[in-house]
Amino acid sequence: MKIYADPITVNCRKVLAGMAFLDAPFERVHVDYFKGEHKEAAYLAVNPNASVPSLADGDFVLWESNAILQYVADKMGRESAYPKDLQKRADINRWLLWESSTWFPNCYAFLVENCVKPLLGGQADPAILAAQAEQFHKLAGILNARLAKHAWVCGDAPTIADIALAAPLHLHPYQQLPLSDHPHLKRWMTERVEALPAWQNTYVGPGFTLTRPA
Ligand SMILES: N[C@@H](CCC(=O)N[C@@H](CS)C(=O)NCC(=O)O)C(=O)O
Repeated sequence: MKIYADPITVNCRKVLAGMAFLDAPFERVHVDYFKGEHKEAAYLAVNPNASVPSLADGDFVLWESNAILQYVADKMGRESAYPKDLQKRADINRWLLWESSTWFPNCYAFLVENCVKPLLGGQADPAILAAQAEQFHKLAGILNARLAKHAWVCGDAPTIADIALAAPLHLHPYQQLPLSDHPHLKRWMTERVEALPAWQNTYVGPGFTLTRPA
């Protein structure tokens, strides 16, 4: 399999950590996000959305990071990471859809305001951050309540739902996400997800931001 990705981006980190989590062998094709290589003709032939990541498995091409996680989990026969049981799978699918439609866009706003804008010489907009904080607390509260009951999002063992839901937080100290109001969510991220070798081995490094907050 080939994964077209720039590990600095949320959805690429998700898929690269997911490939490691699923023990899936692959070759990474670097698509430099900040150079805009995802908008060039060669890459548009792979993914007409001009977004990363994408997967190629022979002639089969797949985009949408969560679809890639589902495909690779099934291909690798990793049932504990993506159980076949009807309701367990529906539960995971629900969190994958929630992540893509709701959680990612909200966390991404913090990434743009507190990381990308300063990196490009601009400033965060406090009005955008205030508006997004209200939505963040609503969504984080939903995840926090779930994690009050289970060690991992879908039970006692990590699944692809954990990898997907953690990705939008992957630079949380730089994003300045207000995690402290959500102790179960914070503990899950810092003590469980960040302890996974698959997560640690795909760390993007501090180069993305100017300084790491204390
Ligand atoms: N729903 C897509 C979203 C992919 C996406 O938006 N990727 C971002 C990087 S995290 C991107 O390439 N954006 C294009 C751009 O900013 O020009 C997925 O999950 O794969």
